Amino acid sequence: MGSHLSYGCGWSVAHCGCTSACGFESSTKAIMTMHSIEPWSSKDQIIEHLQLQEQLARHTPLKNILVQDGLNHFSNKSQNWMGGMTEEVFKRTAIGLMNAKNVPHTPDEDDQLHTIFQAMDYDENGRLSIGEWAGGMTVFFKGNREECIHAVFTTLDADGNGVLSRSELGAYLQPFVKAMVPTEAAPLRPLLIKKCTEEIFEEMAHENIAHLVEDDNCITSEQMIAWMNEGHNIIDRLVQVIDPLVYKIWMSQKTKQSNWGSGSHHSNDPVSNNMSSAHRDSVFGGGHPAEQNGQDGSHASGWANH
Ligand SMILES: [Ca+2]
Ligand SMILES: [Ca+2]
Repeated sequence: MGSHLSYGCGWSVAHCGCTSACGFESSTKAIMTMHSIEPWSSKDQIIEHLQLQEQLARHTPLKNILVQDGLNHFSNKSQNWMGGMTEEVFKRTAIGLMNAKNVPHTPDEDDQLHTIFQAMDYDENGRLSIGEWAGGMTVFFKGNREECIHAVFTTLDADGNGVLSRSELGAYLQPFVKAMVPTEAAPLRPLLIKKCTEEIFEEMAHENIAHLVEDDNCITSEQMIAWMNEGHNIIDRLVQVIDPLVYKIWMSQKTKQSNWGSGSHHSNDPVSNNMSSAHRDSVFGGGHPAEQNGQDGSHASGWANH
């Protein structure tokens, strides 16, 4: 877990307008050089959380509660959670929900809820942001993919205007991106969160839904569902945005260094020297080991088929 200071630089770059002025790539390149950041596999960073969520989802009594009811219950209590939901509040809210729905639970529920909390706390800061719990909880409740999307959409729609703005979508994507970027690369998190939000927002906003007036500044739940129905899921799309971008920028630095002939000890083939075969596959689409095992984690984005 990186300290606030450790990503201060990237954060200021992402929010001062520099990304549009001097370009995302040059800002990213500058930060990668400054902190000697090398490429990594985004999916490897998050896969344990996703697999743990899958395991827990099979046994929790929460699976007897409809996803919309579950998220509504949490949303209604969320006004007082400044800075995120603590574990104690999460447990109390979940137990209150099960009691309200007459869902039987056992005395050891406390331990299981502790593990569920940890599985959703991607940045391990001991609190659940709205993005963490809205996306995470859909995995544990009952509902098909469309029901999950509608429920999470309603939860993320903080101003209640029926559509998602960039910042509302960004709140959802932020915990995933943070989890996918290792501590060593933490200064890149703000830039990558911004980039991923822009990319995915644009894709969803340009889904053509016949009866809707097109508005590039918001997305509707129908557009989000249409995007998912094209075979996208959030986790894989984030990996597809982050890994090639970081690799491309890192590679261009290496090429520049090698052209300078500055006495660098790096080989001319940095790919084979610095990337595992699994990482190369994940960057270039050769199939991730977890995918080969049928554990692609897509369920844990909350929006796969139940
Ligand atoms: Ca957290
Ligand atoms: Ca909204």
